[in-house]
Amino acid sequence: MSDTKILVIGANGQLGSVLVKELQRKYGLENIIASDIRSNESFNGLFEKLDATNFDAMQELIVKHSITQIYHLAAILSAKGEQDPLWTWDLNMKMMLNVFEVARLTKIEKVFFPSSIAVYGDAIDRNNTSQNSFLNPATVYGMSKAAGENWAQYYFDKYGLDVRSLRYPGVIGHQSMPGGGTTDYAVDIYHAAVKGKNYECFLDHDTELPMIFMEDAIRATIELMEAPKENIKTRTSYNIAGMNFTPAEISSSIQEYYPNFNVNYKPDYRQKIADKWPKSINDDEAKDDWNWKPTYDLKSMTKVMIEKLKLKFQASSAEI
Ligand code: AKB
Repeated sequence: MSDTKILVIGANGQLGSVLVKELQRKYGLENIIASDIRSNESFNGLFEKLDATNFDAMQELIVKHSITQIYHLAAILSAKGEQDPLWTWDLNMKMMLNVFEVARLTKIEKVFFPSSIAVYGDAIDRNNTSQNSFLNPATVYGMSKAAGENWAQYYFDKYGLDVRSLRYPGVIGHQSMPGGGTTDYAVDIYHAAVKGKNYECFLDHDTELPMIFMEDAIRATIELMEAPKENIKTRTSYNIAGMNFTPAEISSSIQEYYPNFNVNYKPDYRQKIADKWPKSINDDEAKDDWNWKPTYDLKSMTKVMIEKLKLKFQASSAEI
């Protein structure tokens, strides 16, 4: 029997919902405690409702289930965060500090804290942005992630807490929907195409951004968490790259399957956010330290996205 008991915070989210299933598959249904602020009636496995801003509730849950590892995935993302900056800062910082402090007090073995390409701002070279480029985030979300990276380093240096982190690019998957991010268009666009609709894109046609397919993002997360401790040399957060593309390039790849698919470009406030982010990311440190290697490019991702979404929509229309 495994001694590993994992708490996932933010288990209903885009990444959390997929990660939980993979962790259940790897470690056993009974060893994964999924939690979220919203309850989940249809959840298969152990689920606890948790408000991660509540320190005592988090601590009680960890003690109750003898948790050994935490994956903390709850946060307000870049675009939504700009609509209420102070609330976003309070929420993101409170949840993250609760996780680190409860983990320290309850002697948690390992903590996963997600960071983002949003930690970068206009001080960088936007092509192949290196791990140690200057961080001057322009969104509250990015500021909270940059601060979180420093706290991760601090908890490691001061208390030996084994915090591990990735700077995610935009994550694209067929299993779940993102919410409140600047890269969300790259999921929405596939849904529109498969439903036979055209798409109105909130970023301009030539806005290149780093992205990653869900399968690669989940694999990277678990590989990082399972890597030997001595291999983890970056204690702020690792850059990881998957692929880079513009809205025009993703729509061309969709047009291979749907030649009449059309995109209308109507940039909104999210354009300004994207314009300060890297166009591509250098992930040499992740490759060197724990053998990170992405497997999907735009072409292979589009094939899977379209196949899977078609099946999903066929199944849901058959149910009606
Ligand atoms: C967002 O767009 O805010 C996120 C991210 C890149 O962290 N997907």
